[in-house]
Amino acid sequence: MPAVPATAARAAATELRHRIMNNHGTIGSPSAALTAQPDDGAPFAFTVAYIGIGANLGDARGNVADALERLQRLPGCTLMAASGLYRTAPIDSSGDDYINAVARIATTLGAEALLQALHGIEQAHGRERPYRNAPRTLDLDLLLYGDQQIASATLTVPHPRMTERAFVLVPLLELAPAIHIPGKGAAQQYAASVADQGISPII
Ligand code: A4P
Ligand code: MG
Repeated sequence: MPAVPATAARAAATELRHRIMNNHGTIGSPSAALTAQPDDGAPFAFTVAYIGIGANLGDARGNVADALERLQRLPGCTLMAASGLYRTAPIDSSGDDYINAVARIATTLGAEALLQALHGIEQAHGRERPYRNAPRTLDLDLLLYGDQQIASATLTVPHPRMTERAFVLVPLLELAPAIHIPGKGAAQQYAASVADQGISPII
């Protein structure tokens, strides 16, 4: 984890903690990528995670915008930043162009609980899974969860195909140009290999 000046980390943690408490009342404390001791002395831990958002059915643009709002309201999560929206050609998929974006959140949820919460947002948009890579009203992928590498029956982090897809890399690098992918190195080094994939920012 990059070094963060102690006072800046304390201020950020205190503000985030207050925001989460104000929004949601309680704080959990699972594994953390960043910990700090807020001014009132109570221990507090959160993890910075990146979420890939995609849609190409229905009001895809509206669905992506709504997903960002739902991430902001999700108990135990604070939306820290969102990339712009991008129009992207389907990769290993079919149907209309996709709308894609990436969000950075701070969360007190564990990775599996966060995945379940993301599935809940997908369900709110009537997500159906008729076959793999089918067109979808909304897809939320957990791209990165702190610096953790996870390989369980239900969750693989970093997302295994994220370095092969412009629809992930371009918005991710917009948010975090120097970001490292655990086990794979700098995200930036993969950008050239996806440069032939159709993607354009939505102004
Ligand atoms: N799962 C495991 N790890 C993760 C993770 N890190 N994040 C499991 C999210 N889910 C994860 O996902 C299938 C299962 O993967 C879940 O039950 C979960 O336990 P899903 O959302 O049901 O199906 P999916 O989205 O079709 O699968 P996947 O593997 O996420 O697909 P991809 O590889 O992400 O591809 N083209 C454009 N232009 N834009 C897109 O957004 N998306 C895809 C989906 C293909 N082509 C695209 C786009
Ligand atoms: Mg998915």
